[in-house]
Amino acid sequence: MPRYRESTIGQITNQAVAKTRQRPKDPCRTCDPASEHMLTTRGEGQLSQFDRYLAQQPQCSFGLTGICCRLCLQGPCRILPKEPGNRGICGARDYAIVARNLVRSIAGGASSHSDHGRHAAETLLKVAEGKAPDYKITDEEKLRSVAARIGLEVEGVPTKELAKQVALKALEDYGRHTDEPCTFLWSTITEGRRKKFTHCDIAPTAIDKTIAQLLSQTVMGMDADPVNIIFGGLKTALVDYTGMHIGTDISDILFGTPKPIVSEANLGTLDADYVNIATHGHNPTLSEMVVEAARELEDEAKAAGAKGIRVVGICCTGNELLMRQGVSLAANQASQELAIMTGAVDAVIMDVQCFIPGLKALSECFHTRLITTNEMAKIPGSYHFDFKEERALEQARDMVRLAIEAYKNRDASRVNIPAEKHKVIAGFSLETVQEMLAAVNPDRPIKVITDAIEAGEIKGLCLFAGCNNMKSPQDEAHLTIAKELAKKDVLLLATGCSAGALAKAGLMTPAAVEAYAGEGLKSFLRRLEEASGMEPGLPLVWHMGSCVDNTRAADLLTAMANELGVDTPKVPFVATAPEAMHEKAVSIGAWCVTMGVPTHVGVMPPVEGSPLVYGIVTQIAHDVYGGHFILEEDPKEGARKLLDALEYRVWKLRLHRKAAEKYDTELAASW
Ligand code: NFS
Ligand code: SF4
Repeated sequence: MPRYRESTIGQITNQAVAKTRQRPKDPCRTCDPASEHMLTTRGEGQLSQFDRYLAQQPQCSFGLTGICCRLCLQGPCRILPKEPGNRGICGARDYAIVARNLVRSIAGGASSHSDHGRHAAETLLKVAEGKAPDYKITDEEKLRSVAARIGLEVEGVPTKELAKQVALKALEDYGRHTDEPCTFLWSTITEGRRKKFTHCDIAPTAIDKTIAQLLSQTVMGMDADPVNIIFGGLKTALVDYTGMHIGTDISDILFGTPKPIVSEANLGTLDADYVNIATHGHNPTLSEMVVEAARELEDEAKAAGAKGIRVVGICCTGNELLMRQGVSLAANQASQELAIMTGAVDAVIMDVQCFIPGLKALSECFHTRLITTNEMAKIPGSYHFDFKEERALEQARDMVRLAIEAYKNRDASRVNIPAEKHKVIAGFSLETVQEMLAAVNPDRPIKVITDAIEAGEIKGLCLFAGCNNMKSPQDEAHLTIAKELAKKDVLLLATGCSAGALAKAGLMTPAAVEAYAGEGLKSFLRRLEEASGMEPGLPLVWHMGSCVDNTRAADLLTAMANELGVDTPKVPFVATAPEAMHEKAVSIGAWCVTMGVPTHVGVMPPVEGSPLVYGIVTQIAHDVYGGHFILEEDPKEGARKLLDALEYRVWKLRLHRKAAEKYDTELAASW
């Protein structure tokens, strides 16, 4: 089988170590004008991750390249150039150490996402059993379509009963003791992927077991075979996918499937006249209640002297609320502390993940109250609520009241809100996308996209995902790659903090289509806009939601594969995490690769210490799964490589089609 070889892929260029040796001097490393404003006008002593990143330079080259092992108490062991130091004390080789470290971060990511999904499923169960009176089944149609997809009998089953069955079926995916693969994975992928995962023995049967087994596989004195370790990691990445899919499906059932919605993004959405509450984290279960409580308590805010209450979002909770409630997105990961520096945030209400402990020290410079709400995520010195779905709204009201109280202590003379904000059109769930496409082709909506690719109007799709990372200037790589690809007629999807970056910069507007899209992409979007009557126009980048919502994009990939009659590795679909940071980004990237997607990562993960592991993730993965990692820190180069991967796929698809027609055979399955 001929292998796709990009000449520079697979060659280690020691990018991570080179970067730390550059040692930047200026903390103001951002291309977001709002962040720049905060970093250049802030008061003395108001430190943030921008400053702490500089203090950590240069970072350790053993850690950066993945050849530091701390798995047992004999360590840390580092891989040194010469014998016998070129192995750990136990004899572990560089490849075993790098592979173990890498897959353990997949386990971290998968546990975060699957916990999120579990929480959603448990909430749905409580709603079905009448134990969480503040919640309801908002989207019955979604409930029925998910139920049908996972093989439940839908006809005539009452809503609450069906909700209970869906919740139990989801929870079964966490602790199954039989050999059936996880339902929420198996019911959402192509036949080709099912065969591939079975053949490679990476089809997970239970989420919790798979994560626990990966930890067991990688303790001292267990697996030393890098390929086996990585396959264990990929199996775990698939449970990450499973947990994410559960999270998205059930959040839609409980809170509604997103529809096109107009809002705004960036720190300029804070308003000095209002009580400002920033919701932060990931899980909409709490933040949806905060929005409701804030609407209820407007009068109390007015009595305190404010014009009302503004709820804004940070990170993925922000994306969840933006998609469903039109709440403004104030910040992505890197500017979370900068929101507090405005002096206008009265409370930050957090649920789980991605809120950094650095928020605390900064909040002490102001009147801002930090409120944590999850038993697993506390910050010393913050207010803490033991959040329970059974008393959700009552607790959310108490949190909002804390913010109103804090507002009374706000020092107006210290309020410094940057003007920067942009309009955002969000809400591109798969259902929204399908509905739009159906305006052009009601019978086969997805064919509108695949036809445009086959006709050469667009080059394919690129999913933007992942975080900010202090190793690169905030948002720069997201914006550079998006603009480069738009110019070359690539249709752009986005989630997570990448979506935040693109939204803050105004790329989720129709005006951005004019400014950045190539002619083909422009005509594709215009055609769709006219046919669907999309008001107020289609944006350049389609916001698909939070990080867990990456499964919405994966579902689109699956739908495209089914429409084309091929497996996913043949679909012109790529992904990029230009500023990946979190372990969750590693696990998402890993399942993207197993789903057959060329996946660019713009910040070097710690794999350069082992040429073998580097080769597996950038080359061999492609042979086995059809997807591979493109590890490239230069955003322009990254964009070029992504475009290459798309063009290669379109070329090959055409070639195979022609051959199949000419010889009247089946379409070749190879990639
Ligand atoms: Ni994803 Fe979303 Fe942001 Fe990264 Fe964190 S908020 S879950 S992990 S930093 S994109
Ligand atoms: Fe060192 Fe081996 Fe222990 Fe790792 S597991 S710290 S390489 S002795």
